[in-house]
Amino acid sequence: MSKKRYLVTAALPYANGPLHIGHLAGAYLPADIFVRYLRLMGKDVVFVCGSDEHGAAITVKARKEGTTPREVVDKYHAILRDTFQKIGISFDIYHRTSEPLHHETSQDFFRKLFENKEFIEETTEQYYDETVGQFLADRYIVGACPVCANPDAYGDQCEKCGSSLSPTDLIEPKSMLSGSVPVKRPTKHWFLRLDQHEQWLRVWINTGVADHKQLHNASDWKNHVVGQCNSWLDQGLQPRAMTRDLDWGVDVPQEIPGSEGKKLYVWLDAPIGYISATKQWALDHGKAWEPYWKSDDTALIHFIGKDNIVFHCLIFPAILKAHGGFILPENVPANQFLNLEGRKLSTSKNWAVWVHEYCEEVAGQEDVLRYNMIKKMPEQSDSEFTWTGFQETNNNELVNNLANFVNRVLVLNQKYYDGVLPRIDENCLFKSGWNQETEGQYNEELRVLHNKLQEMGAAIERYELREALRILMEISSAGNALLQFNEPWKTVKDDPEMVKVVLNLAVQYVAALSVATRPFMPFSADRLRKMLNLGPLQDNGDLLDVLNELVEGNPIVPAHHALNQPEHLFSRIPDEVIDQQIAKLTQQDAAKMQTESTAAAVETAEINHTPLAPEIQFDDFAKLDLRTGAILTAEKMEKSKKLLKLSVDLGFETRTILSGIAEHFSPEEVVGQQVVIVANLAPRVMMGIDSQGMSLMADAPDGKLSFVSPQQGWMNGRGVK
Ligand code: B3M
Ligand code: ZN
Repeated sequence: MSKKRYLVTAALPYANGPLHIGHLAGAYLPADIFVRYLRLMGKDVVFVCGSDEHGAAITVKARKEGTTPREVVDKYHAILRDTFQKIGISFDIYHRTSEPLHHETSQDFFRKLFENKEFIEETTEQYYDETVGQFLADRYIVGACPVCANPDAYGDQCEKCGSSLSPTDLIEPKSMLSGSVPVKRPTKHWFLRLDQHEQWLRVWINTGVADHKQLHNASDWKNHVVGQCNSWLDQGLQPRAMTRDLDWGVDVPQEIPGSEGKKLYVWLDAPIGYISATKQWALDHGKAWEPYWKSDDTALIHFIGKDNIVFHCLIFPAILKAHGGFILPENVPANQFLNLEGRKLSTSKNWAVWVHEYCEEVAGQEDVLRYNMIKKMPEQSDSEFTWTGFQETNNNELVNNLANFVNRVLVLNQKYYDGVLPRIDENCLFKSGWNQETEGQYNEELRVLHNKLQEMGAAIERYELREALRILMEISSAGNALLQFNEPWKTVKDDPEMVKVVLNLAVQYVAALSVATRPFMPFSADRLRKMLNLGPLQDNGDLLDVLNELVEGNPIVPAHHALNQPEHLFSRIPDEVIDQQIAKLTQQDAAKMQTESTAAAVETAEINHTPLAPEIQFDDFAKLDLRTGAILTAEKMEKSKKLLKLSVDLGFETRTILSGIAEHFSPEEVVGQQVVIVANLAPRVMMGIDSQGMSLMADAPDGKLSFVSPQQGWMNGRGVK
């Protein structure tokens, strides 16, 4: 932490949907903790973010909702901005890429790269949807991922494995717009010569050296980040198109020949959004933006999720270098993915906890979510959030440890000293909260507290936020132990001087926590300050001041200071709240499946409506004797790929039925299945066996079969009408 100033960025979320807990744990919370800590250490730091309002993510959404890109971004920009504020993400500016300042800034970049001959202009064959009349880049095209075989990968990226893709990588590509198979058509674009940047990028990523300068320490970067970069570099960087045929986005500067109808690729303009946001912040505050982007004594740090690694570690650095005059990121501490209740979080599948809904439904508990997210932060590998884990963590750690400690300290001080800190004898010994066997001495214990806070800060500086949080809670545990070991409620009569020291020390612990919790749980820090009757934090060197006192063995809160009445910092979360949240998640999922199957049904009807068979009379229908039954046993027929031999319980008798479903179902799958049987169908001998009936099946255009079944548990042998 030796740099003069810091420019911290958090990935610009696409303004096409609200924020879920995966976003929070991936990029925003780690960035916020880091920035809040820097502020507490008195550092010069600017924290920028904003909505990413371009790209297919936006236009596809607009199409889906039958509205315009402008309406989509206005709606979600407002939601995102308010959600960040509610959950306490303390951006210095939350900008938008649809702002004119951003368009100008990105166009200037494009011009400069153009002048610097960083592009090659090339006409290539790209996928085109003939039914809609549009080229299909990025999210306009879907297909199977060549890396993990996920069938729903986008043209720019696979959300399942995080691989970055281009449309031509996709297996069996399909247009997102019409579902049709795209054709290839020629179109001209500007390609960034990433191949020419490969060499220096490799050296820089692996050693931290660029332009003969040691810019960062390569071992400070996370292994998985460096690993992903190297796997890209090992495949060889190819020129990458920096423009698109679209009508929403930043225009390619007019004076460039052939610019008509061409927009900047969203991954060119979005990271430049960090720069435009800094410019706007500087304008708003009468500051200069350049030092934050152009001065060697600035540390630029990008907080992102792992799916954005290549853009921030290879492509954007190449763009910055190609432009010239800009610094490179000092670190890109990307996180992995957070899962939810055993499944991947997914916006499109509505398998998510939406942060704005949480803030409404579990109001006043913003810090509980933050705490849980940090505890489960996917720093080195994917991790998992569960609602029961959330409850346990709250009840065991926040309530039983932290809130309990604070409450006991404040209540006892009120009870014995009317809330006014007594003067103490510093030489009076007691049992240390860190080790019952050790004799604690007031000033010495304050130095231990100093060391713990310093350890916590060092962990934040290494981007090990789970570890930092653990140390924070260790301080609270030691505080509880201090009370437990010395039992002031028993000793206050016989040893009042010792109790004064213990309770005074405990207040110093709470005071330290009122500062140290700030990066993690800012709302609780504010409440602690109030309970302690200490002024609000200035977010400007507050922790540094505390450390400077403690290292000398000096208290943070002086004798005679009057404390306020305690309130509960956290309260137990009852089962009902958790049950409700789990039920809500299940309902969201069911509702989504319902809409999907309705949509699929509509689609199917459109694709495949076989002409109706000739009309029949009721009597014709009444001739059919349909009965409910259950499959008792099933086995494969030797020498037949298609047939399964079923025995079906019809209640009054058991039938042997040969069914042509062996390519669709395994025998194990169908045993127990309830079915509808044509019970009066004339028996037929197949492969030497008498087949006594037929089960009804529904088919799909792709050839899939499904049993037509009565409700589970329906009595066998009943008529079907
Ligand atoms: N909007 C992609 C994403 O949300 C993108 C990040 C831009 S950061 C410059 O994954
Ligand atoms: Zn994949």
